[in-house]
Amino acid sequence: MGLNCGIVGLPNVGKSTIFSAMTAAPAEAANYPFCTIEPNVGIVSVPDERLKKITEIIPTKKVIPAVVEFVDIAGLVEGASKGEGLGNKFLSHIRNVGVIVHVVRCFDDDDVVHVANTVNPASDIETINIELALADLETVEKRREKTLKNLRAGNKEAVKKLNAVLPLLETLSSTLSEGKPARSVDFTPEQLNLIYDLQLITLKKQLYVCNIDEDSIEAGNPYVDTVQRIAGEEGAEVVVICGKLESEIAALETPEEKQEFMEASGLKVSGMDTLVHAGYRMLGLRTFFTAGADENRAWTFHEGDKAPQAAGVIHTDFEKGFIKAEVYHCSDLFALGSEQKVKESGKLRIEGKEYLVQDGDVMHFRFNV
Ligand SMILES: Nc1nc2c(ncn2[C@@H]2O[C@H](COP(=O)(O)OP(=O)(O)O)[C@@H](O)[C@H]2O)c(=O)[nH]1
Ligand SMILES: [Mg+2]
Repeated sequence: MGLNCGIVGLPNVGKSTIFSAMTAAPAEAANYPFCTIEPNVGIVSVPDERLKKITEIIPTKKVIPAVVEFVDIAGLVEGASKGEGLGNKFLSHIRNVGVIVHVVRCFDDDDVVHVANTVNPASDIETINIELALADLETVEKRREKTLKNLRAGNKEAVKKLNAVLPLLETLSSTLSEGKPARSVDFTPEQLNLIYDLQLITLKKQLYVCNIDEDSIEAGNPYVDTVQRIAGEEGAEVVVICGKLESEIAALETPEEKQEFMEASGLKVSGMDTLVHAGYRMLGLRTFFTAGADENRAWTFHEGDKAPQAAGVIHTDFEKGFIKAEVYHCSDLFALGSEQKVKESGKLRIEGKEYLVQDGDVMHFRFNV
């Protein structure tokens, strides 16, 4: 499964507005410039206050943030699962992403056409979720037919495996037929393994993004309440963003200008930052740091990685020749004020191959090749 976030939603809800705001080069990330792989694929810096604080304590030449990929997936309309709009092309894109970012229009604007003529988050969400469920239903049905055929022809070993999968396909089939997502079924990890290769869209984690108007920043609006209620029922997260405003902020040059503009518009935290963070975490991505005179850098590892794997993110040699890691947590650095004090107070540890890396660790690897 891809380690990226796919932005979906009905046409004209603000997907591309949000995507371009997100992928505008942030000033502080000059060393890891945003790059567009394809017009709709962007590498986004993950904003991290901790990296700034580390650099206040450990001065350095270069500061490099972690990054995460977002994809602007156009073409999801009612009937997409039956080939409407971009149909199957869009579906193949969405199958490859790790997390679905579902943008919902929560702003009124007579100049921006709504595909169903009226702004109605509940019905918009339903339209999208049903298309995704129908697309998965087709995948499941195809697999079920194939499985039944193979059962008739199969040898003993194959039949045993197919018999384990078949009831899962049947459960999925009836769930999806009701328009419910595959993730609403309580599968065990073993069962999930058996259906993993289907790449079901509705098995992916989903995050809702309310795209609001500037006027709603402080007061909120009833559309957002609706999305929050629906997300609550599904146990999904919600991020509220003013896409239009964020794209204006993104166009500004310096962090100071951005800050000033945000304050003037009553925006306390950037919804974009919150969104990038949420996507990163939902992908199971975590951050460790390296710090020194040449470079302070945030590196991405996967939740549950051990020290050698984390070292391998920097260089494969670091993983192959891993000896040990010197580790402390950035919160100790912030509390004590210097690396020297971290050492003196015994907060710097030597960890071996079995060490489970923690989000926020500052690491130094010893290796030989
Ligand atoms: N009023 C208002 N218009 C917006 C907002 N976000 C996007 N738009 C406008 O809505 C139109 C469609 O936006 P776009 O990002 O292309 O939507 P997409 O089809 O989902 O990619 C554009 O004209 C945007 O300027 C918003 O928060 N408020
Ligand atoms: Mg678009």
